[in-house]
Amino acid sequence: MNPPSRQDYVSISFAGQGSGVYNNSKQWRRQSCWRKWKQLSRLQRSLILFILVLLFICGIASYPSITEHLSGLTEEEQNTESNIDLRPIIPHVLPEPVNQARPPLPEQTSQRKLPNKRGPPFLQNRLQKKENVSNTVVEDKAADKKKEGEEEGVINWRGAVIDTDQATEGVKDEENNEDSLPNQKAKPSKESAINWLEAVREAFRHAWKGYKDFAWGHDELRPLSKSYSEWFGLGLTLIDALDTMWIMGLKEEFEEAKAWVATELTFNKNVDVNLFESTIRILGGLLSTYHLTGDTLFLDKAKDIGSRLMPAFNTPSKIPYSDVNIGKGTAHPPRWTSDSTVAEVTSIQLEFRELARLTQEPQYQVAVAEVMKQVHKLDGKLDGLVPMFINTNNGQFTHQGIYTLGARADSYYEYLLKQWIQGGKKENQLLEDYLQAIEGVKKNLLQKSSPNGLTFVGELSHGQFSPKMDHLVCFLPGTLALGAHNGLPADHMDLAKQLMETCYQMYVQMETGLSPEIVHFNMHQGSTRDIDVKLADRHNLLRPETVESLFYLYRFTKEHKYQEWGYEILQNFNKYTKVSSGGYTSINNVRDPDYPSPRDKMESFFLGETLKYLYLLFSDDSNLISLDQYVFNTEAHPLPIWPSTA
Ligand code: DMJ
Repeated sequence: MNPPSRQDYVSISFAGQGSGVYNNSKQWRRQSCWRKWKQLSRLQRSLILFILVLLFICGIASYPSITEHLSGLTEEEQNTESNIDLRPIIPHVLPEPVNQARPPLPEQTSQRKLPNKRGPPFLQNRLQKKENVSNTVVEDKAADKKKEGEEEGVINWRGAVIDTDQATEGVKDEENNEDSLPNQKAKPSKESAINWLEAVREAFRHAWKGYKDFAWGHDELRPLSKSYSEWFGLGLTLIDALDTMWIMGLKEEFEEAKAWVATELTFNKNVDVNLFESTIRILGGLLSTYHLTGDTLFLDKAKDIGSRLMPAFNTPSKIPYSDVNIGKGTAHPPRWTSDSTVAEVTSIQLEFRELARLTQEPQYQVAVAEVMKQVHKLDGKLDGLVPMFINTNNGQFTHQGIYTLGARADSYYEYLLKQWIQGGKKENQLLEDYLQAIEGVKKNLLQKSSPNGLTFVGELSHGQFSPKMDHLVCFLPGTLALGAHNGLPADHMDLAKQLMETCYQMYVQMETGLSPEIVHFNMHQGSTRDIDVKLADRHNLLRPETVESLFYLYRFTKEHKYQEWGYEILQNFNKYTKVSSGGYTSINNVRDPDYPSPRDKMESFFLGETLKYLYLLFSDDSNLISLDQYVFNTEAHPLPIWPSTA
């Protein structure tokens, strides 16, 4: 059988009526339709009309649900439905599950792709820039797929989200826009200040959830691999976080942590610990928790670890070794040297002095005071600035000629001032050393960047100035402000404000709005931007120093911009370092908002310091850890300023 001709087929589909010559004119088609309609029986016409009316009514009725369905889909789902393009399922943020009970937070502005080539003609802050922000991050991601896995040996960002619960949550979080900055406000309203406090508590809960679920009782959470790492095997994060929970009023979390301290924490372990790190985090954390709670459990534990650390001071010079075996009672320097780090041996004093006061056992204070006495007298300083290493055999500085306010020297300066404050401002030698050092900073390390004249603290190496500044140096604005609050020269406060702006710019100028570990400032005329970052320095470890200083600056000046800057930083931690299944992670690249490349590690100081200082920054209650009653150790554990009768 032959197939029907095309003409036959058409005539059938047009109700099978033969129509003579094919004419494609509109008029012919109108006439033809009308003629055909007239040829139908009344029943046929009624039936067709009925069907048309029915279809029309159904169409009207179903319209809202269709639109609702479409608007209920995430941007990504809608794109999938319409097959628009291929994108990573999850944004760079690893968001948390949506908590329905959470109070509403201010509306979130969209994240933009910041220019690599920003080259600011003048400095603005993020608030001022927000209106000009483009919303291209999601769109840009697909194009940037090549970056995936570019850093060898690192779990890449998308690797981090190959996980169904994260995928679902990511979509929700984008929609809910939970952590947000109110529009362009010079002063946060009371309501937003409360929301900001709640936002930090929420961040803490999220960090704690990760720790609890995957690292409970261990030192540090590895949030991407949902596991943990051990450093000393002493529950470092848990102990570091105790007083933060107390300050934030997270009672339930505090009680479960306290139960662990009571039943599980033991220092009778054959393990090498670093004297400085375990003093500032464990001894400091336990002492401050004891003071805040009055619970002797924490004092007993503090005495235990304090006494176990004492063998570190058994050296020929009385300058302590870096490492102690707290089970065996032996101590030693690192394998490759007999040197200790200057910052480490001079930043354990607040804790041991307090332990001596509480226990009435002077040996703790004697040991750490001896270190200060020796360092005070040593040759090799430059206008009060100290080298980075000290030898445990002969007690002399080594590797002389390099001066920095960053790693290995930083908290020496901080503890000069803070010991003086802790002891009731009587120990003049500490004050003199501090004042001299600040003058030394001004004379040798302080410079301005080009083109915008940011004040920064560089480094000196054998007479050669380097415009390099560690993020660690950002403790300095806060320390300077604390000194000024305690009666030291007013120009310390001026300098504090200038350096605070610089530290903030170290965040603002980065594409993620998070500071790198180290920056280099441009000083030559004709520079187009103030800050450069070397490839190896692009990581962010969730460090606290900038928000720490913001806290001091806000406490003393009540200028709301400092709170706003802190809130921006918190938002960016949430955007780029938050892991949906719990916890936050250090990242490798603050310059790539699409692939910040997570490191899979949440440092204990994120809970101990960063979130605590953010919380205190957003609180307008100056009595919440009054700076006239407490002095914070270098790990943000508040210790009491001694009463004048002591
Ligand atoms: C903390 O352990 C302390 O603040 C220390 O003084 C410096 N390093 C980290 C935080 O960055």
